Amino acid sequence: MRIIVAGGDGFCGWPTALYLSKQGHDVAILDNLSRRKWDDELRSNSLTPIATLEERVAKWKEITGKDIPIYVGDMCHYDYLREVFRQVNPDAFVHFAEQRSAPYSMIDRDHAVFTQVNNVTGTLNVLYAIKEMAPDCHLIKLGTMGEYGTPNIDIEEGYIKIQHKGREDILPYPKQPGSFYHLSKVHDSHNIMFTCRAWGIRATDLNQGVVYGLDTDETMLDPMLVNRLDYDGVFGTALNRFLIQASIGHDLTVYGSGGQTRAFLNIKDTVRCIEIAANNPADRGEFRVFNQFTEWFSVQDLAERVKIVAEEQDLSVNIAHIENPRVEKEDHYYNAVNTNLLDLGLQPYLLTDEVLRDILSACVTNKSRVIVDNVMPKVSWK
Ligand code: NAD
Ligand code: USQ
Repeated sequence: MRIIVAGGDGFCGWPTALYLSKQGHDVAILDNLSRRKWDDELRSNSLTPIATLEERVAKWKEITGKDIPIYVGDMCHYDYLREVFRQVNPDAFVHFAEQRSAPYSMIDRDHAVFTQVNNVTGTLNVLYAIKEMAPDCHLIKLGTMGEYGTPNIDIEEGYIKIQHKGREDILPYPKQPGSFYHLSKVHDSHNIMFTCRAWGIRATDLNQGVVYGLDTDETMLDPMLVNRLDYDGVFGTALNRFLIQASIGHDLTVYGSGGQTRAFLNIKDTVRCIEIAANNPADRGEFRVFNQFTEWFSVQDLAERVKIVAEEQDLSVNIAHIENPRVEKEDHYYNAVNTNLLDLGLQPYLLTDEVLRDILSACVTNKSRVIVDNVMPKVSWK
């Protein structure tokens, strides 16, 4: 297949581009490198020393002989996006290219507006580009489990059967997102669903849980291919943050009581889920939703698991319960369905102590790069 990986310079997109290229697909990366600029804005960095996008793809070509053309540009510029579609004529468009941090979207009005304009406009543009330039192209869009929030009933995969006043229908599952970022994903989902119905677009919305880990087989082939790893209070995510905190002797920053339960998956499974979606395209006009995660944990459970593994390595670890900067439930029911990807063949790579040890070891190797002042959360929801 000819596949565009939009956001292919990012944490999920880079290993996915390499994995799809290795499987024999013709992969092109589209990215405006904004994630690197947000690091500059926040005076932050990736824990791992990442090469430039040009260096990365040149090294991949040197090692594998496979070419990954790169298009450095903004999905919000429609003429540019159309030109990329004209040149690549994609069979599938994997869309990672959004501002993906909840805290970044909650910094202030400007960051909230930027996040929603960037994310909603980019997605609308790709829907128009598919309609105009490649009507058979399968949109594989990264959504988030956070679209659903934490309802007091089971979370289904996108749709729920409702009985109301003696009648019955299958309707979109109710959404209760917890930040302006998570709201942008809900807006995207609605726009995609509408265009599937109106224009016959084929789309898969992958409601992904929190991704942890760093390496895939492909990123480990050479130091120049290393993936980014975020640890700061804005872009770092729960488990990766705890492992990095353990590596530098920082208290583990559990927000509030730590009863918040979220769905998780390893980056090694992210790349396989994308391949499964690509190999099994949605039908024309179908808006398909897969919940993309393998397990769920409370943040307190994760902190305790990190503490045990880190203490085996003689690292001293304290779990701190700091004031929760977010507005979210800390004690709630959580039971989410994830059978669609499993039914299509996903074999989960679950979180074992060995997996924790491997990620921790990468954190220890790079710990001198941590800017300690960036570790504590500074963005409040209130
Ligand atoms: P990331 O920030 O590392 O990568 C996103 C990439 O998109 C960056 O390289 C950025 O430069 C690019 N980008 C952003 N806006 C763009 C635009 N307008 N035009 C072109 N490029 C643009 O994020 P990630 O962690 O790799 O996440 C990728 C996707 O997966 C996001 O949509 C995110 O919402 C979703 N997701 C991520 C996680 C996670 O835990 N990381 C979990 C669930 C869902
Ligand atoms: N949390 C802590 N301590 C920390 C960091 C986070 O207790 O140091 C808690 C948060 O309060 C929250 C949970 O851990 O309850 C998850 O927070 P997170 O920062 O790991 O993840 P989140 O903000 O939800 O966002 C991340 C990605 C986003 C993706 C989402 C998937 O940044 O792109 O959409 O995970 S999901 O959570 O399923 O919506």
